[in-house]
Amino acid sequence: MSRKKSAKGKVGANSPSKSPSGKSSGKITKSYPGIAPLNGVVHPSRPPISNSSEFYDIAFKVMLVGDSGVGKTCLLVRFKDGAFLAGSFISTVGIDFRNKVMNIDGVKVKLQIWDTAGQERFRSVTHAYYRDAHALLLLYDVTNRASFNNVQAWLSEIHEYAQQDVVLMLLGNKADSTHERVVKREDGEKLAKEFGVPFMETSARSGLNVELAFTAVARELKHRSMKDPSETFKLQEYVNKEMRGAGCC
Ligand SMILES: Nc1nc2c(ncn2[C@@H]2O[C@H](COP(=O)(O)OP(=O)(O)OP(=O)(O)O)[C@@H](O)[C@H]2O)c(=O)[nH]1
Ligand SMILES: [Mg+2]
Repeated sequence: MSRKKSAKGKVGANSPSKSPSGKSSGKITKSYPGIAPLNGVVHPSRPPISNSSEFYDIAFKVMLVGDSGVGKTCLLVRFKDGAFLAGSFISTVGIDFRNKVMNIDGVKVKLQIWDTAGQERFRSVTHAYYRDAHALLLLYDVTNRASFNNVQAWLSEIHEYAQQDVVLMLLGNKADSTHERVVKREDGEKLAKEFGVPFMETSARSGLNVELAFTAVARELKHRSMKDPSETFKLQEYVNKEMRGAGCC
């Protein structure tokens, strides 16, 4: 059942460049080599999801969205490399992607994770990616009230551009920043409930719930694709159970 493809993150002439670490990355650099102008609007090219040197059974595209500075890139780096990008904040330019294959109950689920730029000037680039996304992780920063207030606008955007059945989860990031916190966990929970979206707090710094967020999404996507009617999967219930199991919250 497993497949192996030889091409490694290549997108023809619009190939994303490799990250400095040499790992598979879809970084679109400042000169926008992966962005092709179309009808006057810049549209990034998308690598086919099958381009990977890793074995997998099923593959999905996951997008990270949210205001600039909420920690999207750090969350992805924490998940992929288990490290925290401390130091000066380098805002993402355009869009970037990383692949990770997870083992979900014996099934190899490949996630192609797109890290979008939160800055307004890249919004048209991000819009072009929504329709291909199977799942969206919408982040806000618990130390930044404006990023929380903007969640509703992000949800409207998602509603407009993403597929109707996209898997969506709201993440309140930087939960480690106890002293700087201005958004209570209950506020995040309330908002998520209002919009019927699964929710949890995360920390790219400490690693809190980072693996869980991606695992929950991968499980939901795997469940949907397997279409086994005897099996039911409720994302929020799974998250709550796993968080309790880890002695969290
Ligand atoms: N304390 C703390 N700081 C974090 C966390 N995640 C990210 N940061 C910091 O927040 C800043 C922004 O993080 P990024 O991951 O670059 O933010 P981003 O959402 O990718 O921003 P854009 O690329 O501009 O959209 C950096 O200085 C990080 O070190 C976290 O969980 N806890
Ligand atoms: Mg970024």
